Amino acid sequence: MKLFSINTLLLLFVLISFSSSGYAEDGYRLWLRYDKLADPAKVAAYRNAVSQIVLDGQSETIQAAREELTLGLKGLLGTDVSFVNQATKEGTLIVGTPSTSKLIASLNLKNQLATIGNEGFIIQRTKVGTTQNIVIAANTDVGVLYGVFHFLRLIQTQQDISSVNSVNTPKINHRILNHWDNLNRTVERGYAGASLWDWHKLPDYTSPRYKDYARANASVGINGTVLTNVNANALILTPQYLEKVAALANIFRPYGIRVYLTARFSAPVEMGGLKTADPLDPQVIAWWKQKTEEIYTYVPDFGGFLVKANSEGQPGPQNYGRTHADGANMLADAVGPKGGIVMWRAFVYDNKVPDDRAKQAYTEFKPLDGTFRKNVLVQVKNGAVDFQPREPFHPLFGAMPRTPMMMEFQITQEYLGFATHMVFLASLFKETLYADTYAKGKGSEVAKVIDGSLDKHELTGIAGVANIGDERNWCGHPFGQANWYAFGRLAWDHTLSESQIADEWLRMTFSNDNRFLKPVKEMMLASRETLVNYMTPLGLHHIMGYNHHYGPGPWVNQASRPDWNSVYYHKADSIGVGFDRTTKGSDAVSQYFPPVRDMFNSTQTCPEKFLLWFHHVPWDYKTQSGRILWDELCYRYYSGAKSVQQMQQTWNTLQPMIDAERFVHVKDLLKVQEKEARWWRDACVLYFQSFSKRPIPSDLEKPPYPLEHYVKIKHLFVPGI
Ligand code: GCW
Repeated sequence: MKLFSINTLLLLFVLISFSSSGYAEDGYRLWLRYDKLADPAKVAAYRNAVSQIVLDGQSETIQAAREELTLGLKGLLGTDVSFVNQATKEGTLIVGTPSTSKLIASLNLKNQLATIGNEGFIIQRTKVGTTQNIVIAANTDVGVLYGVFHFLRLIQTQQDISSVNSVNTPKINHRILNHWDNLNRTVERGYAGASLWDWHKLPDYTSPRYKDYARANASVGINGTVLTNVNANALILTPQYLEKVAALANIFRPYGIRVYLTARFSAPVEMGGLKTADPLDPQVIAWWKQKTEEIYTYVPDFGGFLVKANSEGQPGPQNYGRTHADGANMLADAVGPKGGIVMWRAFVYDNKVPDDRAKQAYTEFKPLDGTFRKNVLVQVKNGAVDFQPREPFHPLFGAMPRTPMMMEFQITQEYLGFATHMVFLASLFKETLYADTYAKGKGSEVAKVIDGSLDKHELTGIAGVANIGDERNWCGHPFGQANWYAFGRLAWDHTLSESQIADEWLRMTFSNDNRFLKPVKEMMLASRETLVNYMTPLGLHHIMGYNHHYGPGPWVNQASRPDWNSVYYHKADSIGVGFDRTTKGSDAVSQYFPPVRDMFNSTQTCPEKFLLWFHHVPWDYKTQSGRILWDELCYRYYSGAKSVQQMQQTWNTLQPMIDAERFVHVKDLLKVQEKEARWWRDACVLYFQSFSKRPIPSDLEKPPYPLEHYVKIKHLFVPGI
């Protein structure tokens, strides 16, 4: 008698090979895994602390909070926690706002609620009658949802909640992902598959991933998403596409996420049939006004526009002799009456301008300070060149006190190893946010410019260029998810430390086991410095492969624009290497406030990590280690590559502690990273040696091939263009 069919056996096998929760560990669940906690004592304590839930309110957002609590608690504690009407017993979780919940209104929270604004929440132990309970309270439903996610995080990361007391508000208002996604589903600088937005099937088919995307964002407090590439396509503004945009907005809305679009500046000509897109032309003004009103009929809470204008070939107001402010203000007037904003990018540089590229955004934008409408933010990349592994902070931060300045970070790893290198970007984000601009004396950190506290702005924002695609695990590299997570957490609260963020993410994504946490956290925290060492140590920058930006290319000198050549940036010659941006050189240093300018201006005070960014330094210059520059450069490259080998060794010890699927995935990607780190090291050291004419220090192994070998390597089909 045949007991089982082959199919049944196969199914059984598949089920057994999955983790105990019944899920394949393919990374789909991100940090919202909610697997049952391993420590039975902790589970028992949490079950006592949350024996039942009172959650009042009917909105879709409250509905989402209810769903998340159900899913999260059932998963983490392995039991259904029931929803009831009254706090009848000890350990009731009371959730809601004073306007939706009589119980919340009856608690004495008025003073505290008055301090937390529209998105904040309070999580607190509280007594109702004689019973001890926990309350999650907010002024709005979305505040409740954020509170619920935070509460679940406390349990998921095994925090002690017996005396929980958290009053939590975001420091920045607009916390936005920028998708560089095209309508044909390619993603500019995207390395995690095709675009999540399946325009062809929208609006009728909506993938379940859209909701999971919204959940993930809401769980870290991201409240906006720009769906389309800044290299914009006007088609997105047509009714055919607006219908699709509306379908996405409907899914995101309950999760507190507003949708934004990129506006192609020439749209009035391309689709409106006008002869001009001049922002001062009455017909153009009327066209955008009408178009904006139309968008609001599809998406009543449309957030506004993100614009890249007069940059890298994109059209803009300067085509008509107008300024960036003229362009931004025209759009701001169109969206303003509906509560929309305009995020106008400052990423501009013109190869016809002979000046140092790093200076151009400041030169163009600073004079415009004070001329923008109230609902315009100027969106500035973290550094003045372009999302390099390390850049000094952009001099525009602090330099335009009358304009809200929005930070733009890049989460996708265009210049940091795509989706194959493990690099934890919280370190990069924090380094920029906590650089001191000295705009108003000591203590004028970039973070204070961005959160509005330095110049008293109410309108504040931060953007991250997303690393998300349709790959099953969302970001390509399992550790790429940590950068999405870190961006969201820092956008909410930039005071959080890299270490805390890594710790939370690892606990939620992998394991609460200390034997796993400690080494992996150390590895993550060191990973950015490691990458800088094997790619661009000591302030080197923009020396990667031409156009696709893959791999080393310090020899690139034939680009279609001079400022796309690597030689433009490193200026290596027989004397030394580095870009002289001092007062005797391009004078980029003078765009910084005096103490910062002076610090960068001298090799004696310039932090070594920025040495070659600001100085052309002789090969025999004595660095802080006591070595001459040439030797130091070699040691940095070699130490970077070696650190990746150490990462591999560490990872290999962790096999027993995590699932086989992700263990192997990361292990294999580390192989790629190790290989590419050596590729960078060997190519760069040999290339710079052709100028320094000095030997590679004798204790370092010699590159296996001559320089020509590396120069000849060509990659035709690189992802992300
Ligand atoms: O980093 C560069 C990228 C371009 C990008 C541009 C920008 C969207 O190489 O692909 O274009 O910056 O930020 O506008």
